[in-house]
Amino acid sequence: MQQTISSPLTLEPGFHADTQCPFCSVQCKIRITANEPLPGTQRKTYKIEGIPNAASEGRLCVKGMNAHQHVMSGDRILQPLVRKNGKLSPATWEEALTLIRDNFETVSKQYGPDAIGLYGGGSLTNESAYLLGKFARIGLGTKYIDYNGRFCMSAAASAGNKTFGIDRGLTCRLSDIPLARCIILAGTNIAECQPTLMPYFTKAKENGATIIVIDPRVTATAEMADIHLQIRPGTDAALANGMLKVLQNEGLMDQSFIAGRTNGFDELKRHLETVDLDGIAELTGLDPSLIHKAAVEFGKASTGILFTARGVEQQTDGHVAVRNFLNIVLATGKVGKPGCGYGAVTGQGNGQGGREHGQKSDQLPGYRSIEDDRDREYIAKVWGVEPAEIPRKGVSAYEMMELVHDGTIRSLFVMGSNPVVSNPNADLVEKGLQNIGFLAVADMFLSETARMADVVLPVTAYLENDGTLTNLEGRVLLRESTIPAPGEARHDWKILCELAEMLGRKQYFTYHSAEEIFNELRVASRGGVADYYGITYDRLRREGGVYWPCPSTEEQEPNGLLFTESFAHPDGRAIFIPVPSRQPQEVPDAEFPLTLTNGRVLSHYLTGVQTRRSPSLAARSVDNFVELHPRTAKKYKIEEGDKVEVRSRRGSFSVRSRISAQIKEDTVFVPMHWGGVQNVNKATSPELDPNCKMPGFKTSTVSIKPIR
Ligand SMILES: Nc1nc2c(c(=O)[nH]1)N[C@H]1C(S)=C(S)[C@@H](COP(=O)(O)OP(=O)(O)OC[C@H]3O[C@@H](n4cnc5c(=O)[nH]c(N)nc54)[C@H](O)[C@@H]3O)O[C@H]1N2
Ligand SMILES: Nc1nc2c(c(=O)[nH]1)N[C@H]1C(S)=C(S)[C@@H](COP(=O)(O)OP(=O)(O)OC[C@H]3O[C@@H](n4cnc5c(=O)[nH]c(N)nc54)[C@H](O)[C@@H]3O)O[C@H]1N2
Ligand code: SF4
Ligand SMILES: [Mo]
Repeated sequence: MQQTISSPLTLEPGFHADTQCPFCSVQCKIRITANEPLPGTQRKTYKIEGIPNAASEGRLCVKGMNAHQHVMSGDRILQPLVRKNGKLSPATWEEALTLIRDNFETVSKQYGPDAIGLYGGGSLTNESAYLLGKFARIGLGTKYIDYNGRFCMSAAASAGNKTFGIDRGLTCRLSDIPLARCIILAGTNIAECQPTLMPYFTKAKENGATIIVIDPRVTATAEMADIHLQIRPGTDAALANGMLKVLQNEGLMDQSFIAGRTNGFDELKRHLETVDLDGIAELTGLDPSLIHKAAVEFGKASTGILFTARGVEQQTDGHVAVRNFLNIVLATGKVGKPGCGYGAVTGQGNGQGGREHGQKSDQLPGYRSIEDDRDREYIAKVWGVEPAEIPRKGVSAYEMMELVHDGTIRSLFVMGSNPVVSNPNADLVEKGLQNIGFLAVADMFLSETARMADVVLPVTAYLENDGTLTNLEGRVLLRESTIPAPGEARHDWKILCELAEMLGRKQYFTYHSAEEIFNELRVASRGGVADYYGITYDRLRREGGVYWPCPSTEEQEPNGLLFTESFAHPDGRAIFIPVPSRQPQEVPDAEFPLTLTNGRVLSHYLTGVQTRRSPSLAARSVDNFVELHPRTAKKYKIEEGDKVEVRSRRGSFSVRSRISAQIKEDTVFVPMHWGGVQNVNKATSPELDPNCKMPGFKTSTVSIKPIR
């Protein structure tokens, strides 16, 4: 049901609509009903229910329960803003878009199109993400486009591509989890980050599965573990080597699977001869008998699934660390059958789709490569241009920020991200954005980044726009609008079409609806790795969700279990590689004696721009904190709730202490949801993984001291 809304946004009693949570990768379906105000008050109340879909089975977490609140926040930007005399002031769309057009034209003429950068996000729908990639390449002709998913999925995605020949977050279905007899959760805190998936794991446990958690903290996820490996941050690759060695020593490798379906085992075998289990125990800080037990449990189990997330991946060796866990999956033959597989637990709502259709610097739609001539030719034909008109690959998200800082990129357009908070080495990023010639931001709110912009464009929220999103299972879901755009807010894709028209590129951007864009995306992805050709809006309405690859509209829905017969490399075989055990990227010393790691809490989402605008969520977690062990607190004379300065070689931030025995003594943990003086990224390292350009967010060495 559609209904007119105005500012401040409210939904009138009787309003009733089905939608989908805008936050994490589970993409739970939600039903919203607006009730009559409470007797004697004006206060509107809403009834929020989960509605069944294949992933969430009708569950919602606290973020989904309150996801309507930020949409109705009085903080929504409902009119374009442009900087006049140093202040962001209301403007017309004509004024705002003309400023952007004039800047892009001037910069491009004077310095070439590569002086303009585009920066996208994994919250954008497939349609907007696809169009942002197309806009960069043939709207502007710049090679500089990348997105926040670089910080999220790049290590696991590149590892999946190299090992299996394909990157689809889960190689199996969520329904395989209860069938697994052993589950390894490495650097993933499902209980707080994908809470509605927890029942899959509790069901597995009821069925007798052994759960192994690898995390430096006793998280809510670790509480369900049978074996908790409280690892020293940054040493997961070494742990996987230790486990592989045990599997080999105990004769728990699946020799027929290795011989029949993989390449490269001989090199791995030779490498394992050099692995010393005592050395691994020392490096990882783990009891050797626990490593042994974990490996044996996984090796002996008839079925098993291994998951990784950002704890393993956001490291400067994230790519190879994941590949070493994939070595375990392959060596035990636990993939391609029910109850078996690997899962890179995708983060953002459209973290999966966002990485398939061209907002990544080296990528064209359908997971095609921008450096492959056949892929370029195919996409050029779909777009109606010459292959030579499509720029070559650019650089990764943080590297773009370095180019902003050194003046190579003179003009930046951000759509769906808050990079000044979420990039590592945040002080450098902030300096770069302060000095950049021109910054335009499309957002619903004045994020920390939007506040620095020359032009801010108000966009529609998830309740207001149509589009598809691909969840962590690789299932494409349709989210249809339930209310019209408030104020003057416009859809992301519409803004791109309007800008393209003003830049004289209208002929390539003539869409009237998200569905029209999707239909072009289907063709653009056809024959690619992430083939969406067989998926249509009608089909999504009818079937609720469809797994990719889906090459034909005729076929039954693909069943979602990958690699039953062969892997996606040309010879059908998966690839082992030997991975070195290494020290973390930064090793504590006298000046910086502790290891800082970071991550998430249940009630906030990413940089908190949306969840802080939700009173119910904000109230659960008002300020940032540093979690530290009681003995560490004592050593540094820190009491519960003290303000603490945390300093690294890059910079410092200050937050309150939270003392807890749930963390290792040599490690401190700080959530990532706050900007300004509470921003953990002022201290994180910008060193990048050479394979995938993931920053080493999760391990920096720091000093701490109370501020009194
Ligand atoms: N509530 C909430 N949910 C979210 C999000 C959110 O912001 N808030 N964000 C979404 C997004 S975009 C993402 S990417 C996902 C992230 O989901 P996760 O990756 O599960 O989340 P994190 O908290 O970043 O990290 C997971 C765990 O890694 C551990 N860890 C830290 N260092 C290491 C290490 O060196 N090795 C190992 N093995 N573990 C380590 C941390 O203690 C933490 O418990 O969550 C999604 N869901
Ligand atoms: N230290 C540390 N840093 C990290 C991480 C970590 O674990 N530790 N995790 C990294 C990870 S995994 C991620 S995914 C990044 C995320 O970091 P960011 O990219 O900064 O993510 P968000 O905070 O979600 O910012 C999204 C912005 O887009 C807006 N927005 C939401 N939906 C839409 C939309 O549909 N259209 C438009 N135009 N705007 C929209 C929101 O209001 C918000 O301002 O952070 C990374 N940074
Ligand atoms: S945040 Fe994730 S788990 Fe929670 S309701 Fe939204 S989609 Fe579901
Ligand atoms: Mo993420």
